[in-house]
Amino acid sequence: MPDVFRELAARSAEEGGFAGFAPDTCLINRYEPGARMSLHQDRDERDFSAPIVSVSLGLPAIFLFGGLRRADKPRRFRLAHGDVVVWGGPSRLAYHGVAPLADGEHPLLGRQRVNLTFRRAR
Ligand code: MD6
Ligand code: FE
Repeated sequence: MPDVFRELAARSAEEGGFAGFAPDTCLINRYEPGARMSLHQDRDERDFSAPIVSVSLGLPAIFLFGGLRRADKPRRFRLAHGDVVVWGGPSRLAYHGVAPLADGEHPLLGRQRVNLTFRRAR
């Protein structure tokens, strides 16, 4: 992973209260208008003591952030180009997802959203 990514993720985690985050994985997801991600937990990682750091680029999205049970009503956050979300600790296994992406045109990325999630997976 490029150092600039690793450092962005580590600095973001530290600001969120998780000093010492050393990601070993970056998942990159690309969303076109209409694409969504249903509520899920990120639990493929071995060590849940490390947070998840998510960087959003391109078209804005509504991020759904719920609780530890799927049935918990999620809160909705608008994520714009450059926004970073950090979740961990008691929220590490919170259900979360992305509402269907509204159509639009981003000046740099066009008709898409790109999301990077940094993790300690191994
Ligand atoms: C987001 N992404 O795109 C949230 N989870 O804002 C995720 O929750 C996610 O991008 C698991 C794997 C890839 C992801
Ligand atoms: Fe996820």
